[in-house]
Amino acid sequence: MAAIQRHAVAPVPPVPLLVAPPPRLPHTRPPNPSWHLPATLLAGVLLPRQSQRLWRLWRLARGVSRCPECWQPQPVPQMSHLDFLRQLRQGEPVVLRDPGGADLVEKYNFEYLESQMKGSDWRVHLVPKGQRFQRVYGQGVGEGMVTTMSFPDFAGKSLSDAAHAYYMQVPFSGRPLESLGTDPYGSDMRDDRRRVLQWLRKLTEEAELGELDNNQLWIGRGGNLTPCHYDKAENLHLQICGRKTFLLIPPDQTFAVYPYPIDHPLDSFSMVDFDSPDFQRFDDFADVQAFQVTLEPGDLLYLPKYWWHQVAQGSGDNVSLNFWCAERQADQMSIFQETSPRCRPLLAHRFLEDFTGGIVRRLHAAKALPSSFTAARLLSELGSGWAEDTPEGLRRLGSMVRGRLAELMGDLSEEELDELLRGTCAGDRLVECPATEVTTASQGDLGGWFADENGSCQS
Ligand SMILES: O=C(O)CCC(=O)C(=O)O
Repeated sequence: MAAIQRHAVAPVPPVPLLVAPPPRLPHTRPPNPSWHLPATLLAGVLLPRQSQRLWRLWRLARGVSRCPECWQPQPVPQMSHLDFLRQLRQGEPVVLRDPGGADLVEKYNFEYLESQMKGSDWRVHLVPKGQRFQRVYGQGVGEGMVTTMSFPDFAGKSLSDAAHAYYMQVPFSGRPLESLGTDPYGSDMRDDRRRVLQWLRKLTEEAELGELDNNQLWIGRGGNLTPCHYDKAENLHLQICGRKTFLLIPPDQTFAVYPYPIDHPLDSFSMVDFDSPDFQRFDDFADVQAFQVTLEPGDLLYLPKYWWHQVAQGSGDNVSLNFWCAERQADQMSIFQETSPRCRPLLAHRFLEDFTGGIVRRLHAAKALPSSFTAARLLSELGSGWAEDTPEGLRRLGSMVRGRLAELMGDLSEEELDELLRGTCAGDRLVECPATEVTTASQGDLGGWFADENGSCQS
């Protein structure tokens, strides 16, 4: 099973009136900038080209001996109600201890869930044991599978099938349930839902987080791992049964986590294999500053939008419930202006890929640009200088992209713009062909029981 680092993080007692984020690790980057970019990117700007290779080799030599085990992630603060709200308003992750979900904690075991969920079929993700659940996120993508089964089937197979791990991920409330027709939960669980919603709505109102929206009940037998990704919405995650360890990476370190390109099925996931990072390709990954917290039953984690997170269940039965808050519809400029400055590298790379991808696709369609000239090349040359054969018209388009990014980001120097462009292209993110990394679901490997009568896979 893919393992994340289980550092002995001493529980941090609630700190009254803590408003500042926890201190940074001594070996890591200086505090304070509204965001920071990996050192390699700075070197890319400051060093002449021939020295950049030496710089990369030096970092590689350092990086090989480093690994996420050595990150020493900082603990996420755990607080009581008022301080929780204060920390949350700063946009920093925080855990609320002893919340209003405590009554669920006492009864939500597999037996109880089976009694309340036995009447329907439920969505279950499964993968060969030892594999991450990453590959089942895009429907039908990868070696895993998303299928449906009854709760008793799930409860039995998740114990008896030695070859596969099972992870039930189902909606608990609201629109997704309506699409199922009738409410599939038993009356006792519906009462719980009313109480939990009442409590969470009060909390989100006080915290000004917006409306509760999509939600998910996560049920497994322990050991499941959701790999590193981010969501675009504010998130409240309530641990109900068992323990879960969240490894959190702030969005200002997006380029050190190397996101998949935005048109890849694994968009918003990290390209780095956290169990065995390729430091040669992803050299800034060695310097990531992470936070970590293990949720106990009854803990509620506030996970701010755009924060990277990898989630590992502890051993034994595991149940948790999360709610994402509704994303506010806004134009591009408002999104940049209203989101914490920490998120801007992430927003910038999404904008750059989207905008240049659109321009280049239109030029290809109009046969105004050779198909060999890609959006990745345009972005890379925008950050590091034009190749001799790049036509003048494209250079002008490039200036337009830079201009729009500068407008969105506010007051930025040319160097800072270059850094964002380099970050967007780092680790050859945009050059790799995604199709080679995504395999299609393989029925044969997983047995035949999830196929419908036509032999096709349900998803
Ligand atoms: O609990 C998990 O396995 C994943 C949770 C998650 O990704 C989330 O709450 O956004």
